[in-house]
Amino acid sequence: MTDDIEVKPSRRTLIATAAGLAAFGAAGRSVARDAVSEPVMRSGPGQPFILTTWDFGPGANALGYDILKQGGSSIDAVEVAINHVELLPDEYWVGYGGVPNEVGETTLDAMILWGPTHDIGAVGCLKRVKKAISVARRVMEETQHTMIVGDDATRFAVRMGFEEVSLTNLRSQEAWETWKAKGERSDAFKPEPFVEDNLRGHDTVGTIAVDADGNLCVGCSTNGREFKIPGRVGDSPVPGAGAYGDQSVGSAVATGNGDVMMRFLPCYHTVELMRQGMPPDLAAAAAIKRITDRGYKFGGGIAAVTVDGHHGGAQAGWDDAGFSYSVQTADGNSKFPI
Ligand code: SD4
Repeated sequence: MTDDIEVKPSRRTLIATAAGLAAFGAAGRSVARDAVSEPVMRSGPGQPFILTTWDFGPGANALGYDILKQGGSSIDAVEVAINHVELLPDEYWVGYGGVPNEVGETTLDAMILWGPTHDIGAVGCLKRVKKAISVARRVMEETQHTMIVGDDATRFAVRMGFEEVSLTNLRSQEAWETWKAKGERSDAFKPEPFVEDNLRGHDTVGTIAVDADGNLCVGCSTNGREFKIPGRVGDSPVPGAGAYGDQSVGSAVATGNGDVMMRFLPCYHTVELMRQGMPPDLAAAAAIKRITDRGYKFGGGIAAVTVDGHHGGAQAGWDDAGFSYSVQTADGNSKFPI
């Protein structure tokens, strides 16, 4: 462990990350739990909750929570919450109408994990279908496969009854034309980000819900990375990278430079640390620190929650990015800047 860490855990951590991690390592879970003030929500049987990343979190949570409070399933809550963000006309970093690739096309990555069976469905580089998380759900529910990619994912979606439409709108078209006119190569051809982060923008939606029956579901959806090389698949649909969950532990979702983050499976790492009793904010910080310790300069964040309602997050390189997650319970919606 080095002292010059850049990882910023949730502001609800009252001690520095290095000290917190040291306390955990030295004295075990009870010291770590006492040493930090992590948010805990009212949870337990019959008390569902939903967590969503970024500024669209409250709107997404409200729709998902409507389902949960009527006794609905967390999988429906996650799908509805993420569909809401995927279909927002002004959201550039999720769904249609944003983040064109090198040739001006928007493509989508998404994943969903259902806690009770540990079944996962994912799509990578999905083209011409708007509701990527819903296609991922169909991969999970209708097939034995875990991930389907590219034009074949589109063909699968059409077989499942989804409409094929262009994902380009005026904004993504203009963004691509402006970039193209500059004659630049894609940032993806630059050297690995050991000096500075190459990823432009952020905002991937990640949603975690536990329903009244205690069933965990997690999902995420993104259009990835601006001016990416066609065919690029990011971290979001990769289990353990963009999201992960374990019905008996909790879940984590990631956002940020997926090309770097997926190399470390940070959501798997976070959940496994929570399994050992580490609080979510320290677990997320440790998973991110694993990446910065290897010298990567990247912007990225993780939000995590245990099935019994402890939640927290961490980020690196995003002091001014406004990364937050929001949690909705029977007590209402609260936003947690990180
Ligand atoms: C990706 N992780 O495809 C996504 C982008 C993202 O916040 O999360 N932005 O690399």
